[in-house]
Amino acid sequence: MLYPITNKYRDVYSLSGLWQFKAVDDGYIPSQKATDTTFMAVPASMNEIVTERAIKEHIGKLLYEKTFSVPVRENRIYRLRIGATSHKCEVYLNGKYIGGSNYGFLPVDLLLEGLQEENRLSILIDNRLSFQTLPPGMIKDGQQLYNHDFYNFTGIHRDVLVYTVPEKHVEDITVKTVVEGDYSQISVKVSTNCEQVLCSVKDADGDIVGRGGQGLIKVKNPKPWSCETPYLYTIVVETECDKYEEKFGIRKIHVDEKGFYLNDKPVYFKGFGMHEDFNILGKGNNTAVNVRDFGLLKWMNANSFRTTHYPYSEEIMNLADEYGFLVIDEVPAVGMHWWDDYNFGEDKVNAETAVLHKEMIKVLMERDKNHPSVVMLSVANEPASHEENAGEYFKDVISYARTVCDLPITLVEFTQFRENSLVTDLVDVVCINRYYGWYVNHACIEVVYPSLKEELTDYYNAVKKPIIVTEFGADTIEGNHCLPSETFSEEFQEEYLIENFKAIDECEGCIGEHIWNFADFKTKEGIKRARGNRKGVFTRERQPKMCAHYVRRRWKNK
Ligand code: GCB
Repeated sequence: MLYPITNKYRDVYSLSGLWQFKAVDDGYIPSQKATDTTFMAVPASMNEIVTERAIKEHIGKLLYEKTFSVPVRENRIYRLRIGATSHKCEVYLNGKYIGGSNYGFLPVDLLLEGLQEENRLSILIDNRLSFQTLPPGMIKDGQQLYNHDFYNFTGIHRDVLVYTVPEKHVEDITVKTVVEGDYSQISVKVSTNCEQVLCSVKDADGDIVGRGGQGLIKVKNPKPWSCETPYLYTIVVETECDKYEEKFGIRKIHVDEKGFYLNDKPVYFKGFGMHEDFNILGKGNNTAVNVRDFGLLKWMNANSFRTTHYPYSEEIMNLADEYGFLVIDEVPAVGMHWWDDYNFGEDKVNAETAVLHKEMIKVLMERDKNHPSVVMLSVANEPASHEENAGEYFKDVISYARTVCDLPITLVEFTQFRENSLVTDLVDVVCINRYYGWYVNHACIEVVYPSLKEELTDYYNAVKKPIIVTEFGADTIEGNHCLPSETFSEEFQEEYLIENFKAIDECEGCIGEHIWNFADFKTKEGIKRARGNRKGVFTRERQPKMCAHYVRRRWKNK
């Protein structure tokens, strides 16, 4: 899946900016230009822009509409690329349905036929969650309920682009690399309806270092991509009438009983679970916020993050390649329960959910396959992996994932007690979220170290797979100081993290620590959430809390 680019053969026109907007009923068809609309920003979530609670919390469909003109050139195919909507969308061009998507967080790419001098693009978004959406949820007594801890932001969250490709064009490029002695073999697969395909590899200075057609290209003395030196090459694919350039890295990944290796060197994961979340913008992609976030990740001496709990924008993935971060790519299978333990009747995660789950894994891998930063796939966060149906469900999903993804695969678990988990055997790296001293024995700082140490040691001895502690954290209100420490104070957050680090440092099989969370973020309203989740090491405005200074010193030497 190639990102739209401009060059001699290709054009891109951005439709991001001001759109018309309103809430609509289920039966609404945009056959006429909408009336009674208000302005809305794209890309952005609508929820923190609007001033009325009824719209902010609207459950159902919303219309986004915009008129546009682009130069219509002959022998060109026009396409529409929406980076992501939340969640489902239906797209209409001049009142005619042209396609849509059953899920958010991934690109929607549609053919635009019959463009006129002036066109009306209407996007209907449906933000309802059910047991057959990802993430799952349910509507009860007029309320949208869901079992995950981030706000169900609604909107067109990434850029909307009209782009052109020549009739004969490069459809897709897959690059894989292997290092043998002094050479790297770059295997290039191009899907195209063109006759002649020439491929060349440019180094970071723009010099050509290898040429060929489809198949193998040799590069002498390759420079590997790593966190310290994120060296990027470019594959240039040229045909008789098209050209596409895609960056890639030469890197090798493997996992064994003891560790995770990048270019045959063991990796220690230092970083965070994050969120696409910012004031007013909600989940809207924003370059300024992205650049600030990567600057802060570097400042922290982090080397990795997990795209908790859904695929992040392509712009973020590009920055991860450039800055040298290891990314655990996650699909939005978060908070999945089979409700064996609850009494919600027949409504539950089922085979239809699994079909969607596999589709999202496939599309995510198609989107991210050439990113050197993407080093592991996470197929879910905290499913109820002890419930009877979980074993069978994830056996199916993970064996499918292995057919479309050659990266190590994980599934992030919260189930207390390893023996109860029905999925640990299926993964390459064990990822666990633990909140001793917070959700378990709240405020008992003394239990954190012994409980985590005991559990990690037991886990590793039993499964002999490397372990990353993918979440641990304490809600902290910036500026709230307390001596001796109490929960929610900056002192407690720092002490709490230190106790976790002590346990992690003493566990043989532990190959990483991801603090929950990088920054404070918005959640649904709840009795445990005063203005969202406050476990950030940074505030929602991206200023450091006290513990940031300790953690950055720790990670400098780790
Ligand atoms: C978790 C979840 C994460 C929550 C976090 C918390 O285990 O994976 O999404 O935000 O706990 O702070 O409760």
